[in-house]
Amino acid sequence: MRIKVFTLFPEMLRPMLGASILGRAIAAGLLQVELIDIRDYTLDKHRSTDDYPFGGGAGMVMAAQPVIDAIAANTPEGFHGRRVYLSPRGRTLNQKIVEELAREDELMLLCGHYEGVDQRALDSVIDEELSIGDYVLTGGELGALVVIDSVARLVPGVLGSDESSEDESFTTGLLEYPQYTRPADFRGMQVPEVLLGGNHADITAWRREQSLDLTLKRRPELLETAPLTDADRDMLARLRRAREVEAATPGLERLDLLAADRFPRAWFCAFVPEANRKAAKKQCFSGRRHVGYLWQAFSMGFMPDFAEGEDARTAWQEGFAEPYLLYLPGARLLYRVRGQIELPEGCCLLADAALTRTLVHTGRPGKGPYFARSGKV
Ligand code: 4G1
Repeated sequence: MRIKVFTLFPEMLRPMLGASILGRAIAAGLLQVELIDIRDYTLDKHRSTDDYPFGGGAGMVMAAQPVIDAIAANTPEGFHGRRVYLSPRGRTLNQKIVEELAREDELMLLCGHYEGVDQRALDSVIDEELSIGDYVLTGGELGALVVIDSVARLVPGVLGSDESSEDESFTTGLLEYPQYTRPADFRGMQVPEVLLGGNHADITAWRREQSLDLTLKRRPELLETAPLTDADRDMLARLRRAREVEAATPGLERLDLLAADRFPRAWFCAFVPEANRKAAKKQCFSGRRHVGYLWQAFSMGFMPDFAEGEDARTAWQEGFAEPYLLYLPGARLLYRVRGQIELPEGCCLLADAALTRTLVHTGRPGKGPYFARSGKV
């Protein structure tokens, strides 16, 4: 890829082109960037390149002559790639446009300064205007650098094998999951445990959940076009519900969906004695709807040390310890709770963190709540 940059301030670009990945790509000849100083082509006796705007108004305008002559002198056999003027009037750059540009053999980038470039220069030498975003800049040089950087990383060989250009936000269509590196404990801040475990299926699922959750929170519009699997849609439905629950109920600390998925089994094993498990499983854990019927384990008498109604509430409150876990079977969500909260609508299950005591609100009038102590106690 060859890129010619026309600018009044080539020294603004040079440091960026000499360092890191761009520096290496240019040194390796994978990328050729030529900086052309427009001032070298002025025919003005004071080497001036700008002048007052016709019609009046603030600021100066870059004159057509140095721009057109600089471009003509540096494209002797004509130009076959795209000729781009970096300008706030242009289409806003995005990864799709970057991919288009990366398919060219050659690019030409013109950087404006002051109030911009005489329109006649743009009309005669520019194919397209591109903007890097909606804000005011002092010049187009940062825009040119953004184009160079984003295009360069798509040129084969520019990224090393460790720096893949795929599996990132714009190929998955989602925001990226959080990343961590050593140490696992940095000044008391922990790396999520799932990442330390080496279970790759769990790690993949956790990362996907993080991507979906972050995208839902920060860039929900991306979800309309991102390629999603059925598993993604199931996760998203749960995450959407989680956001509703959390908005309505302050003080909830959500645990990840993986933890929520494992909770019913862990809970079941803690509270239903071995001897009752087979029968209880058949009654309460059949098929995918099982999660809505956790409370049946109580009502069917599979739980020891059982209490119902006001007795259940009293038994739960005795020796009540914070934090405790709140499980919402319908949405399959698990929370850590500190302090008093207003319980969400519907069936929900409370358990202390050690799974020794549990309270179930069935969400059905006349049924429950139910309390039980685990076999361990
Ligand atoms: C009106 C922004 C003017 C700016 C409205 C993104 C900005 C080049 C870009 C300006 C420039 C808004 C860009 C403004 C840019 C002539 C020289 C134009 C500098 C100039 C929103 C100043 N992407 N800005 N005018 O910034 O070149 O590429």
